[in-house]
Amino acid sequence: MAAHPALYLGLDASTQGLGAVLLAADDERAEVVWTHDLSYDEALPQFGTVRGVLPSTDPAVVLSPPQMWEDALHLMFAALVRSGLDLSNLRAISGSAQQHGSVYLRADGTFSRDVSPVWLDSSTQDECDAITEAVGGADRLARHTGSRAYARFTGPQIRKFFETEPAAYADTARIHLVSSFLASRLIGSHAPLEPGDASGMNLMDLATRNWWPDAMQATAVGLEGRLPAIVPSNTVVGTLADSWRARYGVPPARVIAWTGDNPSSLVGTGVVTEGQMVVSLGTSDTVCGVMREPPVHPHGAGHVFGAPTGDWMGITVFANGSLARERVRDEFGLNWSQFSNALAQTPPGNHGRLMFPWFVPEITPVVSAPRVHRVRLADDDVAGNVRAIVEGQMLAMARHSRWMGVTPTAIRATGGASVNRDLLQVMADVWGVLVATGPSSNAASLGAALRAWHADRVADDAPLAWTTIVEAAGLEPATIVRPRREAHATYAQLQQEAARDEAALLGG
Ligand code: XUL
Repeated sequence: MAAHPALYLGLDASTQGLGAVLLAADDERAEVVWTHDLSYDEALPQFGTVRGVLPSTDPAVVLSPPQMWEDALHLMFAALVRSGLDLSNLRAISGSAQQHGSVYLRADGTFSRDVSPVWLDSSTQDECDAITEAVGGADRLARHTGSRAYARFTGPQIRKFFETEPAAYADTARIHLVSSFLASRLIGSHAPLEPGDASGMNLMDLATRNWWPDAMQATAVGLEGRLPAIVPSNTVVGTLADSWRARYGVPPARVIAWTGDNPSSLVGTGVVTEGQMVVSLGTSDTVCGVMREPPVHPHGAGHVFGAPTGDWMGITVFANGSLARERVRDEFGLNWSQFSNALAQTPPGNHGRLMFPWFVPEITPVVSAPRVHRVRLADDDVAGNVRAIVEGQMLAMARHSRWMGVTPTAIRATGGASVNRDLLQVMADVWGVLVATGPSSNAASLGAALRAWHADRVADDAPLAWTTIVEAAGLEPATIVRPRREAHATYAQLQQEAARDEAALLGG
């Protein structure tokens, strides 16, 4: 590595906290030189959040205070300076954030709404129905925007705000996503969006990568002037503002468009070419596959988003990810190692016992009121319940991502729970393919740092191919788990039963 390598900062504002990765890079190699994570509940208790969201009496309404995200960014810069690293060669900063959440600002940058609805909010089904009808049906909406109307998507959330708080909507000059809001704070003016995060709004037309007039009209009056522009993902959106430079003594780094955490994680796990797949086991579980062309008729269960490479990604999202695994762990008073032991003690297929673990309202399939179904499974069977939740989740992920038409030769697993080998074994056996873990659980912030590096080189007219970037970062798998033939056959059988049971539970 050169004596003074270029430094790239990648940030990720997730549901529960803010993470950062500092990458040192020269032409041949890149290495992570610093990471830091903070939890909103612990670092900023004055906002009163629990797991990053405000307590609510209605489980469908899930809000967070946007000021908390901005304050967390300051805490992160302070921690970076405290690290004592020489930051004089900090070249570029990028970031990612939980998708879909919206931030409402007046012309002077102050908040016209002091809360932001986030992706866990499921309170806008009426708005989804109204938007779907206004644009001429679910298929037309999905063909244009990449998704049917989803309660957590920004368009339905904006419509609800427009209808229920008209004065505050009138007072709003700009509606940002969490990603473009934080980028805006860094550059000291309104930052644009890029297609990866903008496609999570039910407002962007995939064909033009611009706002779709019919969707804007169906959502709220006067929306056009309130939305940021959409620019390519590798755009330099500005320079770190004077106030940040003066306060933290950092150089005028380029700020690259921020994106959503899922597009960012793709790059952060080294997935940059068509036909690859990532399963992320985080607060939510997600399955993402890279595709050159978006499928023409996206199936109801998934979404098409822009990928940071300029390609497309299919994504299916499960709200009952870690949230649900933690519920089962806590219900039986286990720690993670006991949870793992319980998994190891039970056979693949769990003697036909199944669980549909909808502890919170589920996104895939849509289940609006929380309910947990156990099939042939006793409530007090500890090991049986542990295996049933993991198998239930893995079978659902495989079943509901078939629409992408991506047949991977290997799956990249990331997210906090990907350190659990027993869980990865279930993943490998259900899909029947090899599972390889990423080198880091900070896939989204690492992806942001890699995007900063990539865009900085493009801006310097010395571009590096994405494949070179991920190779230089040494994104070698940390663990490889192989599928077992017999277990895969068991799951193929169980999958049919699970699909039938799910259809029956949802009324056909
Ligand atoms: C994606 C989604 C979640 C959030 C989590 O559609 O809703 O994965 O991005 O941060």
